[in-house]
Amino acid sequence: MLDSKTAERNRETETGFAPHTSHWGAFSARMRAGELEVRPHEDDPDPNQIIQNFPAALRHRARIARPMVRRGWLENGPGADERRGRDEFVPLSWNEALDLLGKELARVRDGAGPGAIFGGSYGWASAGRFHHAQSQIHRFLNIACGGYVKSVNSYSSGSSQVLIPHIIGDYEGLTKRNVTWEQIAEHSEIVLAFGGMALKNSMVAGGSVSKHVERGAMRRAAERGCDFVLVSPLRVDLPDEAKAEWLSCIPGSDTALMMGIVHTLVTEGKHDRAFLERFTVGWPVFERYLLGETDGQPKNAAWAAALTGVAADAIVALARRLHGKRTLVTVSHSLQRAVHGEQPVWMGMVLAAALGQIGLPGGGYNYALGAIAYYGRRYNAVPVPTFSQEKNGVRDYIPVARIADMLLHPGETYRYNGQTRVYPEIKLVYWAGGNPFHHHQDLNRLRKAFARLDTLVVHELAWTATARHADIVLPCTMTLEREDIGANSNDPLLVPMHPVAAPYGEARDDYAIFADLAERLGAREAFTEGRSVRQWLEHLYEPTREALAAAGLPAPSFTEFWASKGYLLPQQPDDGGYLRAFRDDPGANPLPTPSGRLEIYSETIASFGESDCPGHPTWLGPAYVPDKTTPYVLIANQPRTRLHSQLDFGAHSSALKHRGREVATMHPDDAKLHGISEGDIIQLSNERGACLAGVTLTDGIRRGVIQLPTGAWYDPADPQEDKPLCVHGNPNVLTRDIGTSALAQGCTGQLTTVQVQRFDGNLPPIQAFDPPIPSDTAAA
Ligand SMILES: Nc1nc2c(c(=O)[nH]1)N[C@H]1C(S)=C(S)[C@@H](COP(=O)(O)OP(=O)(O)OC[C@H]3O[C@@H](n4cnc5c(=O)[nH]c(N)nc54)[C@H](O)[C@@H]3O)O[C@H]1N2
Ligand SMILES: Nc1nc2c(c(=O)[nH]1)N[C@H]1C(S)=C(S)[C@@H](COP(=O)(O)OP(=O)(O)OC[C@H]3O[C@@H](n4cnc5c(=O)[nH]c(N)nc54)[C@H](O)[C@@H]3O)O[C@H]1N2
Ligand SMILES: [Mo]
Repeated sequence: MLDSKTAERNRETETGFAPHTSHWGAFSARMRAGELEVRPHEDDPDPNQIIQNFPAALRHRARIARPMVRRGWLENGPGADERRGRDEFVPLSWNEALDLLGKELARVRDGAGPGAIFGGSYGWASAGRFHHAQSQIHRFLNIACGGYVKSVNSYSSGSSQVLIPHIIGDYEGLTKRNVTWEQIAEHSEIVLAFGGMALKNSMVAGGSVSKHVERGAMRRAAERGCDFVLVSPLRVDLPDEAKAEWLSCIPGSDTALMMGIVHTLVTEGKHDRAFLERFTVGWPVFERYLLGETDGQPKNAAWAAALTGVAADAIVALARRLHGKRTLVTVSHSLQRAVHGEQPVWMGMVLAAALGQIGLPGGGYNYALGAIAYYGRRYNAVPVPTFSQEKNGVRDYIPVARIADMLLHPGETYRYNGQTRVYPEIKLVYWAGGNPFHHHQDLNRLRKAFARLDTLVVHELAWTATARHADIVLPCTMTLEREDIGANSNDPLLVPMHPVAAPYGEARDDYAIFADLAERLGAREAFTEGRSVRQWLEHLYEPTREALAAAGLPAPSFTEFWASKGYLLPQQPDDGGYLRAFRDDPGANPLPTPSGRLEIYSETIASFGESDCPGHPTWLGPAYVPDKTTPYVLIANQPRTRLHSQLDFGAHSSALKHRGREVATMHPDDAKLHGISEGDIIQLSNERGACLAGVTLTDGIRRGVIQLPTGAWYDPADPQEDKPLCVHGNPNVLTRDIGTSALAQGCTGQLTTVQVQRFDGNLPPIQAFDPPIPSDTAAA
């Protein structure tokens, strides 16, 4: 039955505003006089502006209107081609395009086999459980092509996803069922945040989020007297509400800072010996290293000061303050998105263990809290809808960020998580719902890698650089053009996502495209199971309804749910997850690690014999080495005006650019050395490439550091060049394409070194949002 609140919401729907959701928040939308209007979810205490990218984006010229095929591929057939990203496009009808693609998929499947198809298709796509592009493409490739080479782990947490199971246990539980914002508001006395917990980041939660609680929780904690300490090169990495003390550190030096703190605790007898004894393994080995007994170098505060740029007395004072308090140590994703990224994640756990607070309310260790709004929340008590991908007939995989290596080095070996693996030989890459020209590093290298393929297929809603490098580009709908169910396991609101606009041009749902392709490969029925979109939604909703009914709770029918403006699911208690259970009774609730305890020394990792990830946290030197030609450290972090590259052509993203370019941040003293003033255009460069950006100056950034967020679309001034200047400000033309270590092979895109200069030339136009002009020659 509908409660009165839901009935109230239904009335609101009658004003034309229909419920919908996105990765950056639930909202409602309507079309009025041809214009899209959006407004945030009424119960969200702290909504953000990212939804304001929708209105201008919906009918923007950057949308893809019809299927297009690259001329060189159309004329010469599949094969390696340097012209990818430099060629013309020929428009085709859907039937022509799908016939060509169906034949090509069959050729590769029946020739080289499904092991020659790379369908990892990494990316965030859109919210909505059914039209989730990754699920759609994986299900299609599994059912119609016999499978595909997949990718494992993520660009978000490539090193911690491999490390944490060895040293703490379940990664999901550590990030999603641990210390919550409720506990911080109530219990924490000190929060020591490495990499901060910037509100720009917790705007976002994959799937959906109905309430942004982070700002309020930090405000409540600070008002209660909780101290926040921010360790970061950027002051904005904690909000004003936290009233944080800012320790500005050299990027990539956190491991040394943590060691300096623990060294101080140990030499002053302030470490929690009882905790270390009972709940950890390997402390004695690590302690000898820490004290310098194994390498002659005590990791004391003076040593740490020289490496981190944080004064030795500040390190000592911080260690003393942390002792005996309900202290929470948080480590952001960003720290591990760099060379040796495993070390700060591991050392953060050791610091928290030495403080003895792990498992207590509001204390201990929380990895990635605040990076995404699904962390630090309660879990739902019933499952949310998921779309089955079926079985993958190919077992091969790569760590996700090794894609260019795979394409450039087929048949060669690499190390990963204790194994020596071989890169497969890929002929065809199929992408739906991701943007490698956003997410991958060293884009000029990626272009070379893509040039080697037989065929690159992309489903996109807009002309991203990835679409421009494809051979076959199929236009897909934007979320507002289709119906779906929005949900997230850590957010109680289940959202009926109503369409508010017709598909753009000839765009079709990924599902419809795959269904028609499956038909050409003899698999339509297996792929669709005979269901329409609406029938799928009802089918996916059913397990949630059944679980509600089984729990004796109101269990609305699909029709009732669909007529509502959202249904609130029950949530589990805020119980601290497996770390609390472990602390309460380590015998009954051992950690899922080899020893059942926190592993300060890991025999497993040590047995792999990797010099870039030894058996305990180790200072392995800085992640990058600035030199005369590239003296600055570039931080390429997440953008605050959009999610990654999505809807970069929207109004909110555009409004915060300068003369059309993404804006970099510099310290005024550094800027002065180069004659750079507020509002100039600058050029950032290194041996891998160069890009332009606007610039803003602030003393809220550490000297020697330049920050340029990711997400401005790659926009080569002259695509024919080998290393063209990106005129728009995509930092991934500068970043390095190497793994974090032989253990995890994670993405290292966060930090690199660059030179900077003022750009005084004629400002090249932004062309990233202009669609390629379709070639007028008829299809071959
Ligand atoms: N230098 C550097 N690089 C980084 C990072 C960094 O810190 N520094 N961060 C990394 C991280 S953490 C991440 S998660 C990645 C993010 O990388 P991605 O997830 O690849 O980035 P998005 O821009 O979200 O790409 C999603 C794409 O899907 C498209 N899309 C949306 N909805 C649909 C749909 O329904 N169907 C289809 N077919 N397409 C759709 C969008 O238009 C967009 O192009 O970037 C990584 N890259
Ligand atoms: N608005 C918005 N929010 C997002 C995203 C987005 O695209 N837009 N992306 C989402 C995704 S997919 C993810 S995975 C998360 C990513 O979460 P994170 O990786 O944590 O986010 P970043 O913004 O890349 O980095 C956070 C901060 O770390 C600091 N930092 C960088 N290097 C160092 C270092 O060596 N030491 C210290 N102490 N600090 C350092 C930087 O100042 C940076 O602002 O964000 C999510 N949230
Ligand atoms: Mo991410």
